[in-house]
Amino acid sequence: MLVVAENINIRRTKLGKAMKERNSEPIIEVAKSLKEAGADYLDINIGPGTKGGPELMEWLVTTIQKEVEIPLCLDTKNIDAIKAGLEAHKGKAIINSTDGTQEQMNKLMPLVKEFNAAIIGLTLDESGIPRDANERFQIAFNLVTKAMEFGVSPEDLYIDPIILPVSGMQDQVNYTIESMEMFSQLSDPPPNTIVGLSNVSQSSPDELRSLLNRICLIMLICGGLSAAIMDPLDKELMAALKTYDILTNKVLYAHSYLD
Ligand code: THG
Repeated sequence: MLVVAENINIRRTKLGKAMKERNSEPIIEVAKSLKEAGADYLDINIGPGTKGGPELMEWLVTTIQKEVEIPLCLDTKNIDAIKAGLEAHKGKAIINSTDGTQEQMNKLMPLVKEFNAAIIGLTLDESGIPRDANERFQIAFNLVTKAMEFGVSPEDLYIDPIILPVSGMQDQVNYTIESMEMFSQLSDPPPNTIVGLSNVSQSSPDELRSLLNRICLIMLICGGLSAAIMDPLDKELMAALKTYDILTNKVLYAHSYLD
């Protein structure tokens, strides 16, 4: 399971300030600690990126990859910023994200091909966020079809069934898991899958969030999840992940397996 660190986000006060001031030090420090904690990718979230998005994304990609050897997941709605990030990026980038509308898919799939990147496809279209597993499956089908049309392998597509907060939309969590189990029937090889895990505990009290996140992660992995945008600095979350690998016999057990 691919761990994509959620932490480099313009909405976080300290890092947002560092991004605006082009102060590399706090960003590099966090990036190093995330890799050290077990991140495989770093999600670089610059929000809508309407003002100076391309310059900021290019600066972040260059600044981080100069000091830390890790690939990045470029998280913004601004397509020009995605493109600027891809041009500066070393290794295989992930584009975060396209939705299932023809307009977005037609703009972003050619970039996946051109830069040999991967892309997250949200099960979201003109009619908004789906209400059940079947609606999610339908949009996932459109995403896989469009990827193939542009010569993008399903393995370079990460379908995101969109996890919603359990506080407020309790019935949706199960639909997300159900839909994920269905995605394996979409193509051969099947597309990969990803979620923004912490969404599930948004607007729940702080003392509940880590528990909600880690149980949800294990449920999703059992349903075949390939990647999660999550917090690798949450020690108990990472311990749950390691324990899953032990109990499924993927990693050899030792009393010290958590060290
Ligand atoms: N799918 C995809 N991309 C995504 C999401 C998704 N990107 C953004 C988001 N969802 C995933 N990333 C986060 C990052 C942080 C939080 C939740 C999801 C979070 N942060 C704390 C909060 O808001 O309360 C506070 C963080 C802080 O300030 O330290 O919950 O679903 N493809």
